[in-house]
Amino acid sequence: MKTSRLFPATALLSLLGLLNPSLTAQEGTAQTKGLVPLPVTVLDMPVEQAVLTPAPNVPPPLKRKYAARVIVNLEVREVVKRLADGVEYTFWTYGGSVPGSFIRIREGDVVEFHLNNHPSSKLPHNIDLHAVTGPGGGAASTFTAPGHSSQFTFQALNPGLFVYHCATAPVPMHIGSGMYGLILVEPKDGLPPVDQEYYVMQGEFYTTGKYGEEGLQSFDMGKAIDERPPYIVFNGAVGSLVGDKALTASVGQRVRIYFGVGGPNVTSSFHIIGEIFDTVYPEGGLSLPNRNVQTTLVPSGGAVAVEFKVDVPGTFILVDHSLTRAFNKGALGMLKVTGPENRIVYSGKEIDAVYLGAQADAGSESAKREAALKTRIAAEIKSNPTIAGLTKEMQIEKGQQVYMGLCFACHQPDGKGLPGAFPPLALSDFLQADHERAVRIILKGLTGPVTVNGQTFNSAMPPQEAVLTDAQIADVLTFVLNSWGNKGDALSTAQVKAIRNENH
Ligand code: HEC
Ligand SMILES: [Cu+2]
Repeated sequence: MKTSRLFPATALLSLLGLLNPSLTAQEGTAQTKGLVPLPVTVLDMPVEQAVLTPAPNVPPPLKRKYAARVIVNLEVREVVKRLADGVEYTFWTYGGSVPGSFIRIREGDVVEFHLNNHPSSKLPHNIDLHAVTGPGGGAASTFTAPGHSSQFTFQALNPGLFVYHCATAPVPMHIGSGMYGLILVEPKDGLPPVDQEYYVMQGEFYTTGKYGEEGLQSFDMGKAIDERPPYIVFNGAVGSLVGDKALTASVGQRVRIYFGVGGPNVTSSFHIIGEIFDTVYPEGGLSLPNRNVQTTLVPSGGAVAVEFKVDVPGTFILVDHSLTRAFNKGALGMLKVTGPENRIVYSGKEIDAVYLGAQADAGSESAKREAALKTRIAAEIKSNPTIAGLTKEMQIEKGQQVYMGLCFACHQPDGKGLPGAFPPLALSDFLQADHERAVRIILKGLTGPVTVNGQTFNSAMPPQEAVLTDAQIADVLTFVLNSWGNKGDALSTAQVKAIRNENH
């Protein structure tokens, strides 16, 4: 277990670096030991340059059956980027984005590692690779001032999927600003081939502003100590794997996701809604696969490789199954699968019929009379304005219960939504323009850009067709249309039913 260990020398140097960011070359190289004399066995190894990729991409599998001397060049950059719509953050990165570039090597490789800190950086940084056997996982040898480059060599003794991260003081702040990534050490015999490989990391951001508060945010140490992050996200931003940035696959393909948690604190209950991981390499050890797992727990500073075959088309949602993190803090991504349906594996909703319970045996005379009476009552209600009004009030009451059990989490109890994340339902021009479209949105969900009252939202609303009945949808929309200053229209169960059955 190599978590972020700090050694006195490193700590001292970090301190120097923080007090005096313009570290001189001499100070920066105070620990330099000179190049290691490599034995002939290593010198004889073929040399190659590692391919590094930004998430969600993964470098191609290594086909070679021998160990090599691999040169890794990783650049640290401090960059201002989007954390959520309207929200920016000064990310400290390995390679320019969060998470850091994916590094892929093979068991037995001798790695010549270069950490290059861009001259525009304000702070010194280093790297602790959990794949390294040695003090600080490399941290003690890679403390690098802005405009400097450090080199050290290590041999990858253990196969596995490992996290790397910055270990410069204050460590939680460096990790909490995005300084983490994954390094895969393939076993000698490689991994089973798959059709798609993806790279996803979860990490939380302790911004001074609360979720969605616009502007350039800075790191809030108090929230970090209390472990109260406003953001918990995949790949460095809210919505980084949503809409046209979603992961993709075709029906029949096998998918492998290398999933890591940078933290600095929060663990992940990683789950994909609508999929079962047929293979999980728990905790990133690649030797003992677990089978048929629904949710896998990934520690902070840990990783997992999951595999599954996609059998049916649709959108599959990646979440931290600690679900307020997914629906309120950003830990939500998408895998879009295209291809032919397989209605034996998954039929889609087949039937929505009236259910009267055991007392009314369908087809019996009494059931028929009951149905006829219901129709008459419905007709009577329609023609009687008092009763019709009462029906609407009842719908509003019931609809409020649906709203407060489901919709409020995103659209907020006051219907005003959250800027940059969830559109308002209060006085929404988009909603008022077309009520039937709203029914379709609730049934089928909505992704891609949508403009409400002049503000563009580009996020995802999950489909509710499997969750809500026609009556509940009619009720909740009637509630929405009669709240917060909205116009006061009503929708009937029959209208919703007709829309649900449109394509059948
Ligand atoms: C998980 C969060 C979430 C939940 C729960 C949710 N929505 Fe949405 N909703 C969204 C998002 C995000 C959008 C915008 C989607 C986009 O950007 O394409 C949206 C869009 C809408 C729209 C169209 C845009 C507008 O403002 O008029 C309506 C109407 C709507 N939702 C109604 C509802 C209702 C009613 C419920 C409860 C049954 C509900 N939503 C539940 C997230 C949610
Ligand atoms: Cu750092």
